[in-house]
Amino acid sequence: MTDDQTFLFDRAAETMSREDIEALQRTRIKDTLTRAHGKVAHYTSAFDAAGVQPDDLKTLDDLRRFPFTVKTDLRDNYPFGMFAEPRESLIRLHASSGTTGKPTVVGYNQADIDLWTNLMARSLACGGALPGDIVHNAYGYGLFTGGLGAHYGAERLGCTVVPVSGGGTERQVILLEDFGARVLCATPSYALNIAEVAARQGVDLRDLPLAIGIFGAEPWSDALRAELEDKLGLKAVDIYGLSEILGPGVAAECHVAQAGLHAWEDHFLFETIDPETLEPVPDGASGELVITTLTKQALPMIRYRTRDITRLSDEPCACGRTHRRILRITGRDDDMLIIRGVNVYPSQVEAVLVGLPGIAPHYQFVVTQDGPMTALRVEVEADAAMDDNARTAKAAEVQHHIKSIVGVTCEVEVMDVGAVPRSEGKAVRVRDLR
Ligand code: DLL
Repeated sequence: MTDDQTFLFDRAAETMSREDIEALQRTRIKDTLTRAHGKVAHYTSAFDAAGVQPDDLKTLDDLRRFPFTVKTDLRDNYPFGMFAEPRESLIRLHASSGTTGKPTVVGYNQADIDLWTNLMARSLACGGALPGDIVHNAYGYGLFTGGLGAHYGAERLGCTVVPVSGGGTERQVILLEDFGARVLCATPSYALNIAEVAARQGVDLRDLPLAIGIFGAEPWSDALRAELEDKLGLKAVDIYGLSEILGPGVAAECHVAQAGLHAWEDHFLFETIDPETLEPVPDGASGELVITTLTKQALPMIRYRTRDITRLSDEPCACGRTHRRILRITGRDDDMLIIRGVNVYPSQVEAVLVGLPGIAPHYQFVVTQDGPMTALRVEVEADAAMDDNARTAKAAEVQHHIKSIVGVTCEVEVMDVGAVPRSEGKAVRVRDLR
């Protein structure tokens, strides 16, 4: 591996030996447990109820004795009750809306923003961004962490940021053309929307300097990766994160291998558990990702249950980074549907739909209750005008593919071109009518 293949923003940290990573984690986890227990009433009582104290942690495995933290803990302590630093010392709040009730509020002091900025710079470099690049940042700015997270990271890396945010897609195409960005940051569904609008405007994005797409914030499949690489003429890499832990930049895929996201183990401790039994699952097996922050100050998180389903891999990576990888997030535990006994995530169906002839890569799940049964209708979109006979035949074909690959029986409706709503941020994949 040479420097022209990959630029390591933080070479020493990104290539630490396993022993050094674990030694660092042991020291840092102790500080975090002490800070959380001493400064946040929720943790004081949760640790006491579980009969554990920060001093009980002698090895990393001892972390399993500590209680999990879940999203409702944040909601129950709304808005500032989980903070370990006085509100006056914080310089930023973000919040995620969620579908019901109060938003989840997260806070950062200056040290936290510096950490986030550095980890985003590291993540962008890992994905193939280079100092001097123009970065077109189409993640939403505002309470969502995507826009500002990518913005600060790209500036720290030494890039020229175009803070365009989501929406106004025609103008995005003009700016991509006129400014010549090398890097596009967006959700994968919004990147697809940009490609479609560009084609309508007669702009072939493949002719532009675009070379790297840093796509995340929602589940997506390798099939969609191939489609985006083809339509935008770039290399598409995955980026992961969540507000409760940091924002984007918790883990990032390298452009060298494009084979899962390096999880930044010097700042977070990653576990995977069986969401039913809450027991650990071994590396390589699918489970719910649980994350503990090691260096966050204002909002330390102990064993936070992300609800995201993935696998961890400790296989060495061609890029030279030593941090274990999170393999593609297949979906959120709470997005999983059980249709006639079969577990199904939207991204599994996406992988079937993308690339099918006659079908555009836009889709939505409609979930209904049919007596005791949950029923699924998959709305897909024709890629050109289709008569009724062709539509019926295409629907039967798609239904057959979904049944044979995902194993689930569903109704399929082939809609008109443009009928499935387009995304400007996180795509809404499921309409639950139950
Ligand atoms: O989505 C942070 C982010 C912004 C990540 C920009 C990447 C790029 P939240 O709004 O709190 O934060 O949503 C976090 O989004 O628990 C996952 O369910 C999902 N998610 C994030 N990245 C990915 C990804 C941001 N690469 C929730 N693949 C997480 C699949 C993802 N799901």
